[in-house]
Amino acid sequence: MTFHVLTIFPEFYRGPFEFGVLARARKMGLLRTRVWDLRNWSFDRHRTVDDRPFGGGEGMVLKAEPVFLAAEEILPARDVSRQRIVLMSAQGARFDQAAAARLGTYQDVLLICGRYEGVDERVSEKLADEELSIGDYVLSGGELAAAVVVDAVARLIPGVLGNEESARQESFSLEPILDYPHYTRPAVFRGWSVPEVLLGGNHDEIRRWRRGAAREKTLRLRPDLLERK
Ligand code: 9D3
Repeated sequence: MTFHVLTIFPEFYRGPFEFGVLARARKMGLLRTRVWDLRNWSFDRHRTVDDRPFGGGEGMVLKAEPVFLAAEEILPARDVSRQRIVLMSAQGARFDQAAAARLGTYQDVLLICGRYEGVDERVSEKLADEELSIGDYVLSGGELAAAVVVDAVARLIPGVLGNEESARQESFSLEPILDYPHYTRPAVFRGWSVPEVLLGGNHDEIRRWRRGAAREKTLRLRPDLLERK
């Protein structure tokens, strides 16, 4: 699968796609990432991509035309069953594990990174298939959010993770519960001990402890997960 990222800051992506799981997936040919500079589709002297809002108000608005021209060149043979155009914006629907799984079914995903005070609404209405936000907080633009989407979707591509890890994450999206607490050596760190049960070899007992600890931690940190569903 190929992720296309359309941005005014292409240099931002020197980094996010070049480490760990994403780097391996790209080297194995399971994932392709192409970063496109939106200014390549602006043709005035200053390569302008923003303008003042109709109706007045603060800030600038990302113009529709460069975004449409870019999308039409990046995905020239539009196939709505295999390609998805996503506008990353603070107004979007919440990106979650189910959305990641859904995006993973497409051959090409074009992520349009919003910037400035907003994006001309015709991009949302007439170009994008959907509009996504990564959460209810204010970011400076869509670039960090798009990197989050690429990471979460790439992990779901068959072959990207080892078998063991991909089976483990399967349960995350199905069960509305957090992971159990993890510990490694030393057994006592600054006087704080690892739960005794984990040091013995009773795997039934360990499984029971982990289930209980996961439930307790979910209740404490994410009660909304248990109340949902
Ligand atoms: C209330 C007026 N603006 C806040 C100063 C609205 C606003 C405009 C532009 C808020 C954020 C942004 C830029 N953010 C994104 O483009 C963005 C985003 C986000 O801010 N939060 C979570 N997900 C995303 S995806 C893209």
